[in-house]
Amino acid sequence: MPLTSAQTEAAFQALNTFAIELPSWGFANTGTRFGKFIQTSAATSTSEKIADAGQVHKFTGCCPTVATHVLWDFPNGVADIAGLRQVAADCGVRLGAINPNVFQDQCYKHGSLGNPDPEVRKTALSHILDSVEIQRASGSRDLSLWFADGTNFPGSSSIRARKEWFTEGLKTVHAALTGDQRMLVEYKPFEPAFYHTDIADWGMSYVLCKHCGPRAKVLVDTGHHYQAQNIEQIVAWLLSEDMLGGFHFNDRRYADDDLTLGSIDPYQVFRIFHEICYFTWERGAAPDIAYMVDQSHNLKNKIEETIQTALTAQELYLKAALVDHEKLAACQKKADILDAEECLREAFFTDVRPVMREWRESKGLPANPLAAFRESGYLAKAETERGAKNMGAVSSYA
Ligand code: RM4
Ligand code: MN
Ligand code: MN
Repeated sequence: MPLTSAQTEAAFQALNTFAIELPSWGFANTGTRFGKFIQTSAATSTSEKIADAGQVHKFTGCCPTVATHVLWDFPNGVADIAGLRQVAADCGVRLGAINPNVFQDQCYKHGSLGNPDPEVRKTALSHILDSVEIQRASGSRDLSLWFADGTNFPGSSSIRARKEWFTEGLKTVHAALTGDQRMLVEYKPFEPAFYHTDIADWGMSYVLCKHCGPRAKVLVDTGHHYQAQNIEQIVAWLLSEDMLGGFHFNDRRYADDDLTLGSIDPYQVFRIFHEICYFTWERGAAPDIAYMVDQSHNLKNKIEETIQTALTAQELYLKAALVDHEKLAACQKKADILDAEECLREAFFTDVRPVMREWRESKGLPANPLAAFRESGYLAKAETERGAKNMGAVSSYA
């Protein structure tokens, strides 16, 4: 059934407001623990990563910002920012969330802010505070914090002491924020640590954020949960507490698989968006949430995959926006559970692709972004320009 004119209007409104941030690390050659399969067209520098992200935005119109990783993207720190801001502007995008890296250097073997050695905690803190400077210089609002900290064996470290060190460190970071800056605290149940992780779930992240203050919010990475966890319930609770800062979107079958969003379970993504749209309808205003992608692929072509991800996010958000909220609220009031569920199913199974095409055409975007990108010749040119450098890359695990 075609959409009614009221639904079309609601769809256009949803599409006008929805934007999702792309990760710079999604465009460079990355791999698994076991090896890398090199793509000859992959980005070989920060500028190229930004240019590739710009392509995704150019064809989809919904990815105006690019998240960056401090060590991987700004080897010279703040000195790199002006040039890269310009590159971003030339590519039609802006710099987004800044991700400090306190997990890669040798000193972090036993943790960063949770390390028993005060010198290492100091090193980690000073890197994060430098990242706040980078955040300021890049004009980005969000500092996105993920910690690999944890232990592999019972008894290795004091879990309570580490919690205190984290609280202390994160409070200092919070105190350095100014203007509209925020810090988002990500959680993850396991990996790389396999016995305990210092910030293992949303409750731990929530407690730390509460200790820090109003600029600290929880970041939900959809891949960072145990198998049967009800993620949309976490989202609903964080919304109701005004503690939901943002998302890292990806899909998974087993653990933190970082598969294409919606490739395994699109209904899961829909249910998350539904909680947000329902909340928005009730409050009359959208919550301030940073939607970000956290994926990096080495089998699918990176730019094509990211176009697929962006369109899937848009599509599932749009379906959630089309839920008949009035009807749903009435059904819930009467405990009319079958019809309440049907409100969700009705929206989820609506084919929104025609209205997405209409919206794109109204914005001067191609009706089929993936086909248009393929026809543009960008990949062939990238292969020629970057091929030699990429083929020289090391791909072994050990
Ligand atoms: C983690 C997490 C973080 C990302 C690192 C590299 O699993 O998802 O967001 O920055 O990987
Ligand atoms: Mn993540
Ligand atoms: Mn992850």
